[in-house]
Amino acid sequence: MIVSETAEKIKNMEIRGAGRIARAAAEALRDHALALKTPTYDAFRQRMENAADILIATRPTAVSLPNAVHIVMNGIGEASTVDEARRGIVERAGQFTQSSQHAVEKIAQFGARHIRDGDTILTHCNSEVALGCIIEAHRSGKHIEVFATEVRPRNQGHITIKTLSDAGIKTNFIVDSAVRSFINDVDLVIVGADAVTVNGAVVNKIGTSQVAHTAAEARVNVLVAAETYKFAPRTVIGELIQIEERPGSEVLPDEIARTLPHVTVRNPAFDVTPAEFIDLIITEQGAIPPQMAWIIIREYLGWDITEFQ
Ligand code: RI2
Repeated sequence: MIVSETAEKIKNMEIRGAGRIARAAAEALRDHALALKTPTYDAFRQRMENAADILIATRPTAVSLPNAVHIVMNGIGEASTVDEARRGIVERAGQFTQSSQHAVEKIAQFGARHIRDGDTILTHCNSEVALGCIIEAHRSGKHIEVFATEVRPRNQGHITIKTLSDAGIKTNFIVDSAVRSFINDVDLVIVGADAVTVNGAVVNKIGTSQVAHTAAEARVNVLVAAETYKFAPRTVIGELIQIEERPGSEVLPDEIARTLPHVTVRNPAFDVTPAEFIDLIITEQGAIPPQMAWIIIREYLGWDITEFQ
C-alpha cells in the first residue's frame, strides 16, 4: 500500500489499534522503499524521511507508531547507496512486523496464566493483545466469561464481541456507563495500551481510567497487555503524551450540533490511568509492575538518552 493510502486509513481509523497501526506503518515504509525510483541516496533518504513524517502525523497518541517508524528508519543514515538504504529498510520492517506478531503471541501466553478457571473478565475497547490473553485462556480449556463495553463513540466494542463470539466465549455486552453496576461480578480487568509512560501510567481508550478506578474500589485486579514498543521513550526527557481529540461529529451529528450554538462537543480519544490503578503490565518480556516502565524503555527499546539531546 502506498504511504498516503496507509496514512489516510490510519487517520480515519480504517486501520486502528496501536499494534496494527505500527505494523501498517512499517509495511508502508517497506513498500515505499521498494517503489521509490530515485537515483541518489540523498533524494532517497529525503523521500523516506518525508514518508515517515506523514505516517507519524496521522494519529498523535499511540506511541507504537513513532516507535515502529523509528525502528524501521534507524540506520538509514549509515547507508551510502540507495540499494543499501533500501535493503536496510526492507529488512528492519520485516523484523519489526515479525517481532510484533511474536510479541502478541507471547503476551497471550503470559496473560492467559493470570486467568483462572471460572473467571469473569472485563475488557474495554478492542485490544488485539488483551483479547489474545482471553482467547488463549479459553483455548487452554478454562471456563471463562467476559464483560465487554460498547466503547463510545467509535463502538470498538462491536469488534470485540464479534471476536469473542467467534471464539465461542460467553460474553456480556454492556454500555460504558454500566461498568460499575457489574464490577462485583468481575474477577479481572484486562485492557490494552496505546502508550505507557516512564512513570508507569497507561494511556488507553477513553474510559479506561474510569474502569480502572472502579476496579480499584472493588478490589479487582487490572492487567494491561502491552508490547514493549508501546512504551514511550520520550517521556524520559519530560515529553507528555498528546491525547488525540477527534471530531465532535463522532459523538453528536453535525446537524444536531448546528442547532445548539452554546454546546461544544469534546471528544478525547484516550485517557491516562495512573500506575497506582494498574497491578501488572504484561509485555512479551514478561509481566512487570507499572513502576518498572523505565527498565523496559532502557533495556528493550534500546534507545540511549543522548539520542534525544
Ligand atoms: P492493540 C486502540 O486505540 C485502543 O485504545 C486499544 O486499547 C489500543 O489501541 C491497543 O490496541 P484505537 O486505535 O494494539 O481504537 O492492543 O483508537 O490492538
